[in-house]
Amino acid sequence: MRAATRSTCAYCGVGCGVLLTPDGHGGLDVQGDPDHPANRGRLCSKGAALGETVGLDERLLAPRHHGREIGWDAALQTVADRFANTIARHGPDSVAFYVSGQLLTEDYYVANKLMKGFIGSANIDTNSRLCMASTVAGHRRAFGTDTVPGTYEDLDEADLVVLVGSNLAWCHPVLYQRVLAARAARGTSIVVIDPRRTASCEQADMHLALAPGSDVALFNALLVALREGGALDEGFLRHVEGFDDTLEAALADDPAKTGLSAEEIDAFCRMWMGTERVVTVFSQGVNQSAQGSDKVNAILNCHLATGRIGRPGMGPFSVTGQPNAMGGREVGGLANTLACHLELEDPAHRAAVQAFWESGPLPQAPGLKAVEMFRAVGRGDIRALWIIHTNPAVSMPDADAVKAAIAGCDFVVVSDVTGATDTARLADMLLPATAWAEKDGTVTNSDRTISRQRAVLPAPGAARPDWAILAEVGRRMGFHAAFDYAGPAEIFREYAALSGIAAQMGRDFDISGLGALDEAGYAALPPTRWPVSPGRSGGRFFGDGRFFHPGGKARMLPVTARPPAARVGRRYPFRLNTGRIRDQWHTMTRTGLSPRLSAHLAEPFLDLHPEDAARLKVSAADLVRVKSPEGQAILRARITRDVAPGQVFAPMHWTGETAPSARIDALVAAVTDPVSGQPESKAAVAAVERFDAAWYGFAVSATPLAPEAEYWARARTPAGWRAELAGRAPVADWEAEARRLFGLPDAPLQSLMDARRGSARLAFLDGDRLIAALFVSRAPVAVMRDYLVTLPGTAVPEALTGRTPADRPDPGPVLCSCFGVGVNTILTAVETQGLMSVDAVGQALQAGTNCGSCRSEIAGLIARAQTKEAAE
Ligand SMILES: Nc1nc2c(c(=O)[nH]1)N[C@H]1C(S)=C(S)[C@@H](COP(=O)(O)OP(=O)(O)OC[C@H]3O[C@@H](n4cnc5c(=O)[nH]c(N)nc54)[C@H](O)[C@@H]3O)O[C@H]1N2
Ligand SMILES: Nc1nc2c(c(=O)[nH]1)N[C@H]1C(S)=C(S)[C@@H](COP(=O)(O)OP(=O)(O)OC[C@H]3O[C@@H](n4cnc5c(=O)[nH]c(N)nc54)[C@H](O)[C@@H]3O)O[C@H]1N2
Ligand code: SF4
Ligand SMILES: [Mo]
Repeated sequence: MRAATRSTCAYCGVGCGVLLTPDGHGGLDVQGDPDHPANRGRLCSKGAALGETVGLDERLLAPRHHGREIGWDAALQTVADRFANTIARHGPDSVAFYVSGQLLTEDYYVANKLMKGFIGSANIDTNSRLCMASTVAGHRRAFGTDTVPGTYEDLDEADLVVLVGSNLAWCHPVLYQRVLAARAARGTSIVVIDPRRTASCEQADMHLALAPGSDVALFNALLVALREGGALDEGFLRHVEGFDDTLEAALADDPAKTGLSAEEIDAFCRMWMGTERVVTVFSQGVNQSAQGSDKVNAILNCHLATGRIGRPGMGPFSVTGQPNAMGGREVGGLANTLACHLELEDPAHRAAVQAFWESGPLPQAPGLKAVEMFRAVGRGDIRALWIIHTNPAVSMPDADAVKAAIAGCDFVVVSDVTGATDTARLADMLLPATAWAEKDGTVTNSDRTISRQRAVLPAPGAARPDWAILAEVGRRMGFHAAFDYAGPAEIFREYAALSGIAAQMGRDFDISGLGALDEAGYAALPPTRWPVSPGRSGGRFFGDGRFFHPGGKARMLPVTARPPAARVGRRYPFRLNTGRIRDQWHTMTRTGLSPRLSAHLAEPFLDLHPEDAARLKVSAADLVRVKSPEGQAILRARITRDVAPGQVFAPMHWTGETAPSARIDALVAAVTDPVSGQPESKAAVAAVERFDAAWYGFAVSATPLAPEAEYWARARTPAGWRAELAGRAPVADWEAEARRLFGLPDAPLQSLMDARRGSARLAFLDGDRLIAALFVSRAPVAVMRDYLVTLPGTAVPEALTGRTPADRPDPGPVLCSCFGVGVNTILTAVETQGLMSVDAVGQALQAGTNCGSCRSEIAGLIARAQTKEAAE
């Protein structure tokens, strides 16, 4: 075997190092890199399954114009001409780029340079608007720059970790493992602040299920308590402005807005106050709010007031979502920022960048932020749009309107690795990009560590790197010299040089120390935390009390809690929260390719409290219709006390490709934070009712399925595919329907039909091997799914019964993706072998011993089994 190549995981902002070894047949072995400072060899379930996502089945391999394959020359010339003509006729602001925090820094830099420097518009925004914009705004207001003060080591060295609106156990699993290691080593306490009970709560000391959106009131209460408890750091406060006004606003705010009891708030405040080494980790429960920036500042206020910032084991810590969310902030990928943390609205900064780029004048005002951008597309004000590495037809709020806007735009270019996305299907010009394991560049993770991503697989078909596509369009638009790059190393050097200029202008982002890297140096670049300059390398910011506002002080900001923008009422009585599940990444174009990852939660769902379910007459496994003023969805009900009465939760991942009735952003209003422009993705309003289907179906198949029902959801399995189906219109001929669904017009069939009971079981065979099977009934289909999915391709006469043979216990839904261990297997072992700990389960079944992503869920199962025992 070839020696492994070091690279970085394709997914979250933890930025884990991976060791990649191609097998020579298109496959890839993926291991955690023991030498990477972010993960020291660990990987979560998604990282560990990266090898399952590099196949070419769904890849886009050539440019396509209106669905027809064309050559690169024609494709690039058309893009350049259409953009140039639109600009000539309607001005630079009639075009836009919508890009992504998953682009590599070099891609991002080129996109930003082309739009802001050479097209002369600031209409470039990124999906980071939906993700990090509130943090960027909050940091800039408090610190004068968008700087993450601390490092991952702070999580190892903290005595208290507060997770605010962060489901770290599922969304940053390797960081969560670090926190658990600190807990084991030094007894670090964990507090979770989230309206919903999540996997991150399983090992927490305290869970504060605050009212949705009320974080500001809680942190205002904390500030007041810090003052009353004498926990302020008067020395540090000399470096901070705005304390008095901020305290006054905090005193005037009402802790009752949180819906928490006085005891709960008091216990939290005492814990925070009494622990010097406290890290407050925050994420989308904070950012994705119409008050997201204020939430960020409410948290920063408490750290500034106590001087708990920029010293070991303490500080506010915004964890980034996407692998290069941080790099995108550094290159100025947002419509209101400039490269290297320079300010778009500062004439001196603009002049410096213009001189460096040798471009025309830079736009003086911010461009359109994502939500406004798609509105302008819808109005026809933006006539040419280039979407790169993101899927806005699914992930933007008011997604149906966004879909319609894209569909109606004069000229839409989409760069993606697959044509099978909701957005790609709307493109006029579809451009094939090289994917993660095929491209070279850098990414910056949550703690400012820049890591190399390295190509280990050849570019398939005609696919090209995103930076190369952008640079070629730049050249064809007439900007030859500015975009004449030989490769990513050259782009990186230019960027590093610009950062040196930014640093001279007093900015924090400085990687000028890397400006002289030659090709070999770039190739070998180890993980490096910025700043990297002759005077400074890595480390923390702000512990010395020096900030980046004029005058050098930090600013505390008076904030007052406001409820979410959409009001619950008689028509829409539920608060709709949305977020992520453990084993899927966003719109599933990559994790959805992995059967292992698809086994954890194979269907879109709505979490509903038992009291609400009873009132709505919804039983477990029923389908529900969820409506909001913007749109509707059909989802599977999961009845659980994890959500509070009156609140429901749905995942964001399902799409037109995987479950068209479950695109949850169709229900989310496009309301934004007035400061950051970030949408309120977690506080829509909704009505819920039972979806009374006439029939329900479950299908397994060795070949791809083409469902057409009112409700359907499909997922990969090791043996092929599975699907859930339901409809209100009766189906007259199940055989014909099944043949269409599976694309099997002539295969031999075994069937059991019971028209009176409305049930049907159909199995298609190839000799004695099962190809596909469909189970239909009037009630939600009760079959052993986790067994049935293993059958396609095998000889199994009992498939039709839908029951496992007596000697084969049903493993239940997979909890441990790495070793394929099901819930029932774990529960049985816990009960029969008396296993009391996650480690004991690991010893008995291997579950939880590899990536550790499922450990908190296993802990939950053990706790439940113990409560059950105690009650018996
Ligand atoms: N498995 C997986 N991991 C991922 C991703 C993925 O798609 N899948 N995506 C990555 C990306 S891009 C991102 S941005 C991160 C996101 O990581 P997280 O922010 O941790 O994930 P979310 O599930 O979006 O939301 C976090 C929590 O916010 C809570 N919340 C909702 N409203 C409020 C509120 O008003 N106050 C508080 N305090 N909490 C609230 C929700 O209940 C939810 O549990 O994950 C990254 N990691
Ligand atoms: N309701 C709700 N909505 C949300 C959120 C939420 O919590 N709730 N979270 C928001 C957040 S934080 C985020 S970050 C967004 C994420 O939302 P998106 O960015 O829309 O989701 P992804 O699925 O990551 O889209 C990435 C696209 O890039 C393609 N791709 C993969 N590799 C490459 C490549 O190398 N080059 C190119 N050109 N394309 C590639 C993929 O196939 C995919 O189509 O969703 C946001 N939307
Ligand atoms: S925590 Fe998981 S998804 Fe995130 S970078 Fe590490 S391995 Fe990848
Ligand atoms: Mo994100």
